[in-house]
Amino acid sequence: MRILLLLLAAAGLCWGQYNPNTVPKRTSIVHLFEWRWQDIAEECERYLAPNGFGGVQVSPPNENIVITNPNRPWWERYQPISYKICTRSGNEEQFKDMVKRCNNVGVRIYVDAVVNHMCGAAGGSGTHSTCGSHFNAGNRDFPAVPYSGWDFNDGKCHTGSGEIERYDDIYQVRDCRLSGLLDLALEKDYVRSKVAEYMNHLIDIGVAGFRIDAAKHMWPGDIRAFLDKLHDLNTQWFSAGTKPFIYQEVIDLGGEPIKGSEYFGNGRVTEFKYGAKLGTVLRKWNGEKMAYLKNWGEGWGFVPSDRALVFVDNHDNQRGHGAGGSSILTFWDARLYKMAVGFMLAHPYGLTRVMSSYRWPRNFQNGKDVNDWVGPPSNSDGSTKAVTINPDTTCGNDWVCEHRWRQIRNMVIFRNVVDGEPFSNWWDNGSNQVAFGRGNKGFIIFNNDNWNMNVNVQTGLPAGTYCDVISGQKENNKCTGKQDFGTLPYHLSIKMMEKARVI
Ligand code: 5J7
Ligand code: CA
Repeated sequence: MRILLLLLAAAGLCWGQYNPNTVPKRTSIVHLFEWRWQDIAEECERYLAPNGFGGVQVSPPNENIVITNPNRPWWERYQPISYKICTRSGNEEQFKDMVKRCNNVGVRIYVDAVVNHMCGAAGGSGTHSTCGSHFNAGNRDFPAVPYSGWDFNDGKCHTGSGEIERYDDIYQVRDCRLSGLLDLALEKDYVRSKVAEYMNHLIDIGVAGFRIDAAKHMWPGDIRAFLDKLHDLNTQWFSAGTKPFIYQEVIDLGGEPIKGSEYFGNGRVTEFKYGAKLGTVLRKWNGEKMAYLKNWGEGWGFVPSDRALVFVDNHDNQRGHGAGGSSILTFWDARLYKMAVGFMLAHPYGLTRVMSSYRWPRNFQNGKDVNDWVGPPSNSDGSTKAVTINPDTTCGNDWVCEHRWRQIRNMVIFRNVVDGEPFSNWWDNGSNQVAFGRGNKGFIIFNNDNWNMNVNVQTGLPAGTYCDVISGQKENNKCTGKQDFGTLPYHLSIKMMEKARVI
């Protein structure tokens, strides 16, 4: 018995690559898409740490191609030229300063690792890259790494075009070019070593983990091989022997032979069904309703909770293309979006990632946003604009800062407060009014029907006075918003233990 308990204790302390390495009771991460390193450093100190955010996913920090037609799209950062830390977000010195300052206030940094490919085959040659490194895409020459022709999959891909032509053939998905991008030969120990060298450089600086971009386009065993070369995390901030957190971008909506589960051995996987389904339910498409969320999670065919990285939208599918299509909710649909993010953060399933976006001039033509490529707010010289903070705590310069929206920020805190508490006291009206608790620590009610809600529900909370943390929060021992429930009009509300507001 004693041995069993010891084993359980050991497993509880160390869950390796599945653990985000956040400080205790900080349970969510935020993607600060396209932010500059100096703005992230400030945000860690002035906002993320005080509000209990666990970590930040940052945009790819390595040198990328500069694309001018269209003018500096966001996706140029997904076309690497070298592994120098040198992008529109900042240089290596600024990156190091960010990692240090965020870690010092207990906020972790996760790097978006683009290692399946380099720039497009038609990327040309020259020095039009974010650090001025020379490259020649036609000759497969990237001297700043260095990579040359031998390091790409041109010989291994068997489609006529050299491109991925069909997603039902696992060989072409892994060995051919994804939208023209030069596909790295990750079966080679040299390529694995260069990738690991890049990631180890970041680990030594102090990052806590990685998002593995385009993981579906790499063999799980090749990912394993470069992960096996990684250092443990920097002991200035992490205990000795800590492994980097790994979450792999595998877009598996079903219907393709490649499954997210093939990647569980390496780390967590992104569960794209989560946002696609939640959007469908809240939009009431296909006869869906919130009452069906009673068995949300594995019951909906999602990967196991401890293998899932979940989100309502990401930088790709918020633009109306990519996984999930038009069901995906974003800041553009603010009311439903807050409901979706509130549901995600209240529900115990998965490790939660909050999206933080910039506004772009959305322009639908024949159902497609012709501006889906537009890059971050920038100056005429192409440099990214600073994130400014308005007196009312919102962001300026077209940074949306969803993570600062009161309802979202308070639900990030709610999730920390109810961490480890069971899903309990589910109630629904058979339609779109639902409620559930998290043990005796928190309770949440949603009303997405077109009529008011006036019911008595069992909350499981001890008797007391509670603040609704959607309409306000507890400040100076008072609720700034609503107190308790009463009639709930067409919106959501949340109950939370009064004392639990202290974090
Ligand atoms: C891969 C998938 O397996 C998938 O299911 C999906 O929906 C998208 C992608 C995908 O991933 C990328 C990763 C990168 O690091 C870089 C990339 O350029 C891509 C990428 O292009 C990509 O697919 C695009 O979006 C899909 C919806 C289309 O079906 C693809 O054809 C592709 O579209 C191409 O996007 C256009 O055909 C081309 O004209 C355009 O120039 C190009 C612009 O690049 C992107 O849109 C980048 C998307 C991207 C998606 C990601 O998930 C991601 O993590 C990073 C970038
Ligand atoms: Ca590949």
